[in-house]
Amino acid sequence: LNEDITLRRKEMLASMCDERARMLQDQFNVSMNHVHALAILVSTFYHELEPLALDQKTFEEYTEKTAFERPLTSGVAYALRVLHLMRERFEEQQGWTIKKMETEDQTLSQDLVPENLDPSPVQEEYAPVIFTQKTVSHIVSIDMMSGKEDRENILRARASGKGVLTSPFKLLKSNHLGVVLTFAVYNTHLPPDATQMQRINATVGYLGASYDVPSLVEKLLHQLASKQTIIVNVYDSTNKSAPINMYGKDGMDTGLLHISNLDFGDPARKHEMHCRFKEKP
Ligand code: WA2
Repeated sequence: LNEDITLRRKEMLASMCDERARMLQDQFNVSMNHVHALAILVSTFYHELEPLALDQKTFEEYTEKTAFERPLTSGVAYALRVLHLMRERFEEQQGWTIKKMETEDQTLSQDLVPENLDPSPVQEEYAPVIFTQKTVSHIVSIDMMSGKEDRENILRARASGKGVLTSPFKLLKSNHLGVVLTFAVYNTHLPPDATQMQRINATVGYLGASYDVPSLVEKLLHQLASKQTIIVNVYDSTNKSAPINMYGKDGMDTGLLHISNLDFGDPARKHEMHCRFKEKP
């Protein structure tokens, strides 16, 4: 009889965990597809039309009205690829200078508003944000290539043509770990078998979405009436020996554990959901 109960508990935990993992994965996938569609929209209306048919006001309105299509995201933004020889003209047109992304101790000492940031030092190329959803307006004019995680994402996105994810890191103006999803925007219709070099050369910008993981997973789990029953943790387990806790208190150790796989669509990153019962039987 005892064995029976243990087995039942095991199955119950597994099905609850798999259900939550699938919900999170599906919502992530839905928003990823919509961010991809946004990258195509920018390519169509900003880069293919003359005169330019997209500006900050239109981008802001459209992204606010379609925010429901991107569950789990805290905001979307578009950064333009600017080569150094174009910098002066670009800054003149925009009426602002390209800014360097803050380090953490700078963030503590002053308000994060673009006016308080230092201009970006000379680089071969930059990725200044020109359009944002209102929720992330604080990143306008910041060179996304000056942040380690954002830079790696940009380079991987444009060489691959796929949506790519960062490891978890502390997003600007947020107290939690989050991730950024990036799609490159190209100026020509690339064949599906385009080489990395062709892709890099055709790149004109980067459409990105930020995910504040803890608050968004919390919101998702809240919709299910199970918070009393199980404890959920989400990990970036790309590095098997050093998983990064993205949601939930770490170091919980109360018996039965079930691990459900999470697929967020970037084969270079691995994620897992860990579930436990809150109380021992
Ligand atoms: N978006 C919002 N908050 C952030 C952030 C970011 N990146 N990086 C650090 N905090 C415009 O990949 C291009 C968005 C980057 C896209």
